[in-house]
Amino acid sequence: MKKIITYGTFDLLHYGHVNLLERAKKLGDYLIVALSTDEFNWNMKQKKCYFTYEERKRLLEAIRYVDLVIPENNWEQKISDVKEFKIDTFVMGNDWTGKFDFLKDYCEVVYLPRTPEISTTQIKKDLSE
Ligand code: C2G
Repeated sequence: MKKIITYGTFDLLHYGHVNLLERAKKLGDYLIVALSTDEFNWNMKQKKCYFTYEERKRLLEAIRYVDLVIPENNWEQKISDVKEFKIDTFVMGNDWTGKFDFLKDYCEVVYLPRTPEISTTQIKKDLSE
């Protein structure tokens, strides 16, 4: 079984996220999403989420491509996650290209093109006008 992992906040879940998850799943058989906790988002990513971790987790678990959701508590857990879950491929959108190449010592690293026209930031901006 080929295992895939990806990381993110996935707030205000939208089709750009789903496009990423769909393509990530197609690279293997089992997709784990490491979901940024509220504390990690606020303290380390300066992101204020609309939905809580539990609400974002519930939404992700309803997506057919997602097999398991685990918490992302910090920037440093990726190597141990790859080892613990015996990950074959790490996947991120290409806004992160190069940032996680250190994982190439442990698994395949794939950066996929983002869906350009949509983002949570844009949604919030459009709704505030
Ligand atoms: N994404 C995408 N297209 C979009 C928006 C997002 O492909 N229009 C992808 C991002 O590239 C990322 C994933 O969807 O791979 C989740 O996006 P975010 O929730 O914005 O993730 P981010 O805040 O970048 O967190 O340790 C890594 C971080 O947790 C990544």
